[in-house]
Amino acid sequence: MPIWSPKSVDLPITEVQLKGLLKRYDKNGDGRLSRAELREAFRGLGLNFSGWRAGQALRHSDRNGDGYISEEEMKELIKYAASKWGFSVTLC
Ligand SMILES: [Ca+2]
Ligand SMILES: [Ca+2]
Repeated sequence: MPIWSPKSVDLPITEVQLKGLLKRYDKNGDGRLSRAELREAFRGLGLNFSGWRAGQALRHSDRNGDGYISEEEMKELIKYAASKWGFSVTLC
């Protein structure tokens, strides 16, 4: 069951909600999102080119350059997704 259908992408979602959603894709539970986990997350969100987007988002949001998105960096990721891909995210 999709947790967020493509049709609902236009609906406002809060940063907290989106964060919670992203965390569900942290499959190995290390608290960070790898590129592969990001790709799955974006696919789960109904985004096309999820692999490409994962690479773009990672490059933009990975502040410390370790190749993973930490909880801290998720904020950047969400801002990036909101500005680039037209997510209506309520930042809080
Ligand atoms: Ca992980
Ligand atoms: Ca990082």
